[in-house]
Parts: sequence; structure tokens; C-alpha cells
Amino acid sequence: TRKSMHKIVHYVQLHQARPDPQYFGVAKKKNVIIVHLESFQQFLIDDKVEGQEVTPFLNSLYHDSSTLSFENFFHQVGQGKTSDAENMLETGTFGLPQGSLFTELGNDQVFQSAPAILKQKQGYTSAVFHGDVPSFWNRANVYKNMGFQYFFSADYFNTKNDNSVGYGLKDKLLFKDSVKYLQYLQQPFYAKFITLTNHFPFELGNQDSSFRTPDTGNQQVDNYFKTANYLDQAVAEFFSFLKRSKLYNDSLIILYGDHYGISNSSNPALAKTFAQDPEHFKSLGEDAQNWSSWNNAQLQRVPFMIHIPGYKNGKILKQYGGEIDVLPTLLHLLGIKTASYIQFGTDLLSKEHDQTVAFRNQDFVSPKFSEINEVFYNKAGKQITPHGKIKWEIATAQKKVHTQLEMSDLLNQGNLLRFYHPKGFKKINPRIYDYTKLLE
Ligand code: GP9
Ligand code: MN
Repeated sequence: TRKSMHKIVHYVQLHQARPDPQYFGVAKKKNVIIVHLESFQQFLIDDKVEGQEVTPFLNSLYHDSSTLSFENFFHQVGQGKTSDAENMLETGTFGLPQGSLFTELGNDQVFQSAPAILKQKQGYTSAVFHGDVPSFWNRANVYKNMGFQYFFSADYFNTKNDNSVGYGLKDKLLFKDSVKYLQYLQQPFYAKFITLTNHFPFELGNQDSSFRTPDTGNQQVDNYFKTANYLDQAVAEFFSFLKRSKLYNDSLIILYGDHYGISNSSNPALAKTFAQDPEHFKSLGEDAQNWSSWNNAQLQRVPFMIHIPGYKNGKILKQYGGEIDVLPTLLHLLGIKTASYIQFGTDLLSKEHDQTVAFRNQDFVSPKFSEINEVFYNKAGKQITPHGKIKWEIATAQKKVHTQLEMSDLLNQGNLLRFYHPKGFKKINPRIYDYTKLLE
């Protein structure tokens, strides 16, 4: 096992992407707020249905001159869904090929994760806000092992009756009722808000939303726009609060979608709405008749936005990337070097960033070509039979994807960070955290 660890260290050292000085440290010592947009896909950004903008507030952030926005950012989750997304963002390693790392291994996994790195390097306080019970996805145990100091779960909120829908507290209430805790966190803080209302089966009464849904013949697809619109309003309200409380100017805010909301089997129904906004969907393939696995893969884009109040060089960036790349990107913006940590992604803002995006099932997408269900496509979505130079390039990409996932699995399945001691990093002691303490 120590030998495996050596192999992994060697691999990670060969796959470093050095930070771009233009971005390194631009958000040093700022509070970090992660807004986890449940089941939120990128196609919603700038989309219109039934004559209404679905997510006007997120659209405005997407185009804001203080936001670094990514238009080719993909989720990379497996069966662990939300928990896989969280795992990638907190640790820079993948979820498992089967099941959820949080539930399968989370009880005694050794992590070298964001809250601990930020605490030890720059004195950050850390907290998670989420309106479901603390046991869901084994979060209460995992968060301790990750070094989160506070976990404000459903235990801290009034989730009775109308306050909840689906898995828990409605998003507007999550943000509103978190304020009293957020305000008193010692700064700088690293705080994550995991939203919930935009979750399958996307049910929300008319008292919470007057959004006019389309009529695709698939109720979940129709209602998805309504809960996404509600989430957009919830985030807008949260930003108003941040501005009122003066936290806004001292914060960097990351917004990202954890995974798809509409499953592949419902995508042809979803595609019916594209005709309402054809310009917006031209790159996705509007033709519902010829819907292919390639079209499905295109829809695995999720938002990734880094909003930095006061920063003026925001833009919409074209590089391909995914959730595995978030942690090194964030740490570099905060002025923290990542070379000594075991992280499998690369800084999206680095000139050396690798644009091959691995899906958890070993499929991949890249700016030039993709592999989906063992079929290859060019960038326009045409099936190709690789030969010559392209064949070699595809084989290289495949190898990169397989090795990256394999190394991550080797690390996580063997709990190998037990044997790895980055210089200056102190092992996390989960026993010092008690998430019920503030309740007494
Ligand atoms: C539950 C929530 C949903 O607390 O985070 O998780 P998901 O079903 O999306 O994996
Ligand atoms: Mn989720």
C-alpha cells in the first residue's frame, strides 16, 4: 500500500498545472462562499421558456464583469450524486466507481480537504448549511473527517410543514434562516450552502412560484424550470443579504451545479423546449428526432462561476473542465500552492490545465472529440472512426482518463492518505467536532 502511495505521488507530480500569476492570490484572505445549485444544468443559463427568463439573477452573475464564468464545465459524479460532487470539491479526488464514497468509506477515511487546508494555511473557519437531516449521505461523519467546524443541518432550522418540500427546508428559508449563523462566523470563513428545492421530482406549489411551466408531456421536465426559477430567486435574496450585511465585498462566491436534473431518458422531452429558444440551443443539437448519446453528454454541462466582488476582469471562459478541477483552481485564487497535495484535477485558469474531462464511467469529452458509450464523436457531434493522428490523440486521452480515475480509486479505496504527509499539514482530528453543541 505504501508502494501504491508512491505511485500516486509520482503520477500527481507529473500532472501538475502551475498557477497563472495573473490569477494567483487575487482573492487572498477573502471569505469563500460555495453555493451548491442542486441538479442545476448549464442549459438553464440564458434560457427562456414560455416567454420568461428562467434564471434572471444567475444570468446576470454569469455575464457580470466580476465573474469568471465557464461555459464548458461538466459534472463528473457517479452514483454518489450530490455526495460525489461534494467529495470532488472538498478533496480534489473522484467519487467511487460504484456507490457513494461518503456512505461506503466516509466513516474512517483520512482526508486532506479544503476546510483543513484553509484552516491550517490561512486561519479559515468552516461551515456547511443544508436543510436536510445530518445523516443523509453520512454527512455528519464525513464532514468531521474533512475538518468542517460547523454543520448547520435540518436540526438548526424549522423544517415543519410548509417550510419543507422534498428532502427538506425550502431554499429561500435555508438562506434566510442561515444568516444569523453566517454573520457570527469568524472571518475569513469557508461556508458552503447546499440547496435542495431544485431536486427530482421538482415539486413546488403555486404559493412558492408563479413561473409558467412549458408543456412537454413530461411533468418532471416541465416542473424543473419552475424549481430552477425558484432557486434563482433564492440565490438573489441571498446576495441581497450578503450586500446588506457587508460580507459581500470581503467574499469570493462560487456557484456550481452538482449534476444533471433531467435524466437521459427525459432529454428528448426536454429538447422540445429548445424550439422556444433555438439560438440558445444550437450547439446542443435541436433535433429531438435524432437525439444521440452525444447530445446527452453535451447536457452534462453545469454552471461554474467564480464571483469576486471588486474584480474587474471577469469573462466567459471557454476551456473545458469539471468538478475535479475546482479545488486547485480555488486554492490558487486564494494564494495557496497545491503542489504538495494529492489532487487529481488541475487549475482551470492555468495555461497548463488539461482539457480532457473524465466522466465517472470512463467516457470523456474534450474540445476536439469525445467518447460516449464506446463511440467516438468529433466536436460537432458526428460519429467518427478514428485513424491516423486522431486515433493516436484519442488513445492518449483515453489513457489519461483511465489513469486519472484509477489513481483516484487506488488512493480512496486503500485510504492511502494515511501514509502521506504533505509538509506543514497536520492530520485532521475528527473527534474535536460536535455539530450538536450550538443546539444546547
Ligand atoms: C439530500 C441532497 C440530495 O440531502 O443533497 O442528494 P442527491 O439525491 O442529489 O444525491
Ligand atoms: Mn444532488
